Amino acid sequence: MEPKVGVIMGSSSDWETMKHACDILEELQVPYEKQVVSAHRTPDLMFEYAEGARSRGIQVIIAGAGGAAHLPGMVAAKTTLPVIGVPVQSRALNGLDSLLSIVQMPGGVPVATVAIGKAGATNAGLLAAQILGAFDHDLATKLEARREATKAQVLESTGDLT
Ligand code: RP5
Repeated sequence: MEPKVGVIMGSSSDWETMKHACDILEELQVPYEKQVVSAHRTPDLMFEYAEGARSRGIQVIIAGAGGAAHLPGMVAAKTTLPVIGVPVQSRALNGLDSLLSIVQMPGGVPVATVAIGKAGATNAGLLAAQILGAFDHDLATKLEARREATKAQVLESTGDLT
């Protein structure tokens, strides 16, 4: 199946975080692609990716980066597809630099920014699925089932309090 979600990241070192977004897309059987695209090291590829994504059938982009995390914002500047930004936890500043670099977009060019690290990447996968699920009944049903399973796990976890 043609990919509907594009998962990009600034470096292969971001994969440990970004794989959590891909795990969710796999679980929900959402077709996706993944690629390293660096805002600073491969700027021309970044623009090419952002400009060509819609015509290739991509409907949502998840972009993760750390430190001076300009990838999500610059991709958002070159497409009107929804862009979800994942702040990767950086070594020097624990991801606060990544978060602020991604979240503080100027009015007019939105990036849906999630939390730093694994939780953010997981939510990015879910948010992408929820965006697609707004127009896809089967996917919405899978998302509802997942919420129910999560709820059941929490309720059962009271039994772990020994
Ligand atoms: C960013 O710089 C990447 O997104 C990554 O989080 C960070 C460090 O990259 P590497 O030096 O590990 O390649 O562009």
